[in-house]
Amino acid sequence: MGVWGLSPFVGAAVIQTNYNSANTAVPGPESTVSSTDLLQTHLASASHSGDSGSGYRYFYENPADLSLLTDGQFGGSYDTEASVFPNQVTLTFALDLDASPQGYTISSISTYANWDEGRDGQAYTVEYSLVSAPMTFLTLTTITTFNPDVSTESSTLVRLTSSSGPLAEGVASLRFVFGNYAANQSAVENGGTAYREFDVVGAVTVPEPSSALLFGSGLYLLTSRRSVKARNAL
Ligand SMILES: [Ca+2]
Ligand SMILES: [Ca+2]
Ligand SMILES: [Ca+2]
Repeated sequence: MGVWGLSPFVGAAVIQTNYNSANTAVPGPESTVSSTDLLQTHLASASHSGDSGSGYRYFYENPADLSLLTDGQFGGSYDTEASVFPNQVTLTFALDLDASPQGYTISSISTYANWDEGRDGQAYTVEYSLVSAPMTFLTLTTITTFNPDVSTESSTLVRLTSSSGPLAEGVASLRFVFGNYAANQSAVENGGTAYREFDVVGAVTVPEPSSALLFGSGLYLLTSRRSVKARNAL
């Protein structure tokens, strides 16, 4: 059992599982990407750093269309459906806090890529923010670079889960930071990876009873103090 609001949970480790499969097949045990994950059902906004069209440094190719990462499609043609090619950029996905002010519990993160053996390698750092400080990003994990070099196996999936409980709770936003590389160098390989879908699986966060009690007692104290002040003022 983790500690609510702390991520990764105390005593838990982030588990990275890699899959790769034949060139046009969707890698992984499900053989399909999710169309019901949080980036499709509870996404408030998606944005990226770096200028589209600036090529090598930010995105190897255009368009830097982030909607292709959250459309529930793995896609076929790598020219039109292979999405973005993040190099030295940060992608930010803000979740819908109007729908869930207490944030979201993240159980797994899956990132899919496909092009050929020269653009299927994955490497990035995942950061997250909590509803208590939505603009403060903390590191969840830096994945171990996964870069198959087999011409007949060029679809890749990196899946992140926790050894115990969810990856994080009370999450407001997620960031994927690419380009831990020297300036003007390519991304993990060949200028940029052709990412196709990011699935962030989870649900709205429901505070544990102890947290709810603490929260409730805090409100009670605040209310009591106000009442005292009000009485004194009379
Ligand atoms: Ca999806
Ligand atoms: Ca897609
Ligand atoms: Ca490769």
